Amino acid sequence: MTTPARSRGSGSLVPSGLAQVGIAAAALASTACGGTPKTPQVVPQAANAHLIDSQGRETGTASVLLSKGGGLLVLKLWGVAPGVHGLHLHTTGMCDPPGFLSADAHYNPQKRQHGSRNPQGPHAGDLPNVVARGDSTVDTTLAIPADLVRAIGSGAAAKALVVHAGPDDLKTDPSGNSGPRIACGVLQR
Ligand SMILES: [Cu+2]
Ligand SMILES: [Zn+2]
Repeated sequence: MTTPARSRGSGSLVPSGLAQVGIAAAALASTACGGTPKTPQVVPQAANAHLIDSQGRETGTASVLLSKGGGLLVLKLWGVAPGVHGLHLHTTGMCDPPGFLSADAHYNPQKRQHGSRNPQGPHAGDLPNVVARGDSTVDTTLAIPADLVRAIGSGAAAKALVVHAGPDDLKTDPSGNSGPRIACGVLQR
């Protein structure tokens, strides 16, 4: 399969939905199907989260699935303003509304700067932007690298998945100018 890659130096701020799904499909295929037909396998789940909005209402779900050499983040949101939204894994698994500042900074064990377009970046917790459709929903699957899966599923301190009000420019330290935190969920097993 393809190595899960961050979008370092790639063209668009927003990977197309098709590209995201393509990566997911390839990773799932290489995990679930070994060539010869066999009983369907349940993909082991590393972690789950229920995301809440600034008023504490549930506004989405996330699952991290293990795949060969990495993982998949399956993200579903509703009630989110249409448009492009920054998405990050933050250091602390605490989501206190309304501002979710308790989630702390981006997960960054290597002390790098923010963003895949930043020569000193990215943070390990930097994820691609996601797009909310006209009906205010997000339904996407992102490939994530193995070190991030390990950080999430290690049983060590939980991490928080945070959605921002605006797009992440993928280069401005420390959070890509992506605006307020609008949704947050604690990833746990
Ligand atoms: Cu963030
Ligand atoms: Zn960051």
